[in-house]
Amino acid sequence: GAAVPPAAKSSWGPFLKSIASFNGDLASLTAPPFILSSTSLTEYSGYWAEHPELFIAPAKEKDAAKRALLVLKWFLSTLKQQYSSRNEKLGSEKKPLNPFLGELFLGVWKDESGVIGETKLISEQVSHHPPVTAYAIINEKYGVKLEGYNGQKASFSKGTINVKQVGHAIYHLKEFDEHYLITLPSLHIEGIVYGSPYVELNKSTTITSSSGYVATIDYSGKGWISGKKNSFTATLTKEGGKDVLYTIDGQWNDKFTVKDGKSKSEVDSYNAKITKTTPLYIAPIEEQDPLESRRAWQKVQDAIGRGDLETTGAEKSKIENEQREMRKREKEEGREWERRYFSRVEEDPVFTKLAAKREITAEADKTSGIWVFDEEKYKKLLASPAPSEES
Ligand code: 0T9
Repeated sequence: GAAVPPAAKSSWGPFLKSIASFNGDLASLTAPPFILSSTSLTEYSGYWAEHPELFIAPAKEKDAAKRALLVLKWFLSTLKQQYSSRNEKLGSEKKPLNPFLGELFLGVWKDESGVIGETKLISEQVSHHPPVTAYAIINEKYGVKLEGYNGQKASFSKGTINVKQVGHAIYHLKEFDEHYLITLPSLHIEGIVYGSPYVELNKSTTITSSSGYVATIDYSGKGWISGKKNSFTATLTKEGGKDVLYTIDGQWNDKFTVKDGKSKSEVDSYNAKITKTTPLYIAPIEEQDPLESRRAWQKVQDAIGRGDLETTGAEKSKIENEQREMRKREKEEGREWERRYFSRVEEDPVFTKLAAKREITAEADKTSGIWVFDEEKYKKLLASPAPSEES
């Protein structure tokens, strides 16, 4: 990636000092302008389904073990978009816009072939302090739904920002009435001292299915075995059984191969570099709801694009002040901001059941609650026309 541009060098030193003493709240970091992205974190939920054909593939598989394998393959295919796409497109990781409470990012992956069907994205900022984004991704044709929410807990040590993700995702297949609980990887941000930050994953994640399969993915970073960046090994096993049904290894931003656990012969492979993503269709700004990310941040985004710091700051302050006012009013009136598509619940029975199998906890105190996609709210909104600016 590109190092600190000469003109920005003077701002990087003070920034490094500020992160050294930072309190764990990523949103509170004031980064120098050249590292600011004009994309809001609510948009990141889209990374889960930039390959709609892989997202729905498990729905077409009749064999339960192969289905679990396809869920694992889809999950692995999302990692490149989630964790290295900004680096590849922008030259380094950039600091996203910190979404306001109630911010929405809505879109659809259209399907010209008519085979996959539409895949819808609903992303909503359900908490501002701490920042938490919830999302649902739905393909009606194949009865596939992903829902989840996540926040981050960060700490700084020896030149790296360590980020623990809190929250989880649940993948659902209607036809088989199957749920898959996906835990989110911890990550660390490298390259900070050189002014070209990038993400590396650590430790491991698991996918636990209600059908009795468990996938474990181990991230080895620069790969002390292979020496390659973004290496991982994954296994799929049947709960309670000792045999590994399948193994997958390689690099999540490059190639990986799927092997049969017994015969060790290759049964499938994936090349992240050549697999095309499907663009997400987003409504034109003038047709968007005022709470939709690109409409709400339009002036800030334009100003960042022009490198106009003064307007960036002024327009950001406008949004922040407006938000502060709204929170104040809600408090005075003893009510809470009504989330449009999600609801806070005491318990999500699907999560509880699957989490119990693997000692996974919800850490609701760090995400201002447990969040579920609210079908009732969604159906009501589908039935009624979009609210106008005045309402
Ligand atoms: C959920 C993802 C998450 C969001 C990002 C840590 C980070 C914000 C959260 C976890 C997505 O599904 C996956 C990918 C990347 C994560 C981001 C990487 C990153 O650096 C930012 C934080 C807030 C920063 O921008 C820190 C400033 C840094 C770029 C300069 C030192």
